[in-house]
Amino acid sequence: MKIASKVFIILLITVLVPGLSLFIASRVEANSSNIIVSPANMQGWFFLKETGTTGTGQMVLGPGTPPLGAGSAQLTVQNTSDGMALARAGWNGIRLDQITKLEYSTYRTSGASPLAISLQFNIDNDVTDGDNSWKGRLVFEPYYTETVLTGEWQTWDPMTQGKWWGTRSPIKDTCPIYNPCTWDEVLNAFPNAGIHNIFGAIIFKAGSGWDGFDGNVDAFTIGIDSVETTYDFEPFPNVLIDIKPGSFPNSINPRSRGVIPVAILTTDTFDAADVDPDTVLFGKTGTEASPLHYALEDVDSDGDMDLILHFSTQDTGIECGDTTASLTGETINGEVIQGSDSIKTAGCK
Ligand SMILES: [Ca+2]
Ligand SMILES: [Ca+2]
Ligand SMILES: [Ca+2]
Ligand SMILES: [Ca+2]
Repeated sequence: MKIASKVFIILLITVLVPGLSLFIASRVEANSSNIIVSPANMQGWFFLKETGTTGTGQMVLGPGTPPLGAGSAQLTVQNTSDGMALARAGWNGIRLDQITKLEYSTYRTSGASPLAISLQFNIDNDVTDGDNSWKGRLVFEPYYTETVLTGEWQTWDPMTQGKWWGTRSPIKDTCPIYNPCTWDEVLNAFPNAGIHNIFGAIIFKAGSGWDGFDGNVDAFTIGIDSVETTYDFEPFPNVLIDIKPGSFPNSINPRSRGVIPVAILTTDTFDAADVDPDTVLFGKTGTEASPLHYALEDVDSDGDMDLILHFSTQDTGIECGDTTASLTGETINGEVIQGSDSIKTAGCK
């Protein structure tokens, strides 16, 4: 029943979002760099209650200092009924021997000592045999070979450090949960194993069967034929902006006839030069003012070029008492970007 419902859900998503697989395939092959996954653009990832009703999943800031960016994906379960996933359909038919790198990082806030968010593939023991029936999952869990700690980020290398087990025959018969296999052992036993041709998906999972857990995942890298893609899980906002660069608090007089400078900062995971300035809007909600002018310059003097834009205060809709202002726009590839920063209104009495 559980397995059947998983198949159904993944299938349902594939059916409901036509073109998703195609989109995923082109992205995976076209990119060898970092992709920001945020509520503004989930890049195909989605949260899923696989079992139970009280699990939660969301993009959050922190905890601590995530390995990439400022945030991560949080998964929680309340009891042994809950199974909470962050999943992405795709990679259909990719053989395990094409996978050249796997890496991800987890953080445990609470939960029993061995537990960490697991990495799972919807697997087929042979993607070339014409049998596309459901073969369950191939599951990596860090605790078999590593010590999972509470309250810190840890990075896992499932291909060279890890142990894997299958949820269904025939992989389950060779690599059961009580005697899991190394990556090489899986490959030796099942040389044509791969991500399922129809139900292809990669899943990060907390539960099922965990009696309470609160943890996070970030910075997932998958290399396929040596082309590496890293997914950086981030909450809204997903770009770093600085209103009135170099000054704080960001004092704004809503009655001013002047301009407000706003910088979109280049970071390890985002290049401000990728922003299409003509799509950028800034103001009370991020939908108000178009820039009067813009330029690339290194506004924070860290050696990379940032995008500085100037907006007419009177176009921004900012009112006395507002405490934040937002910016929206698109990259030249059409990806939505959003950012917010604090403001302090002045001249209002
Ligand atoms: Ca992140
Ligand atoms: Ca097969
Ligand atoms: Ca500032
Ligand atoms: Ca800079």
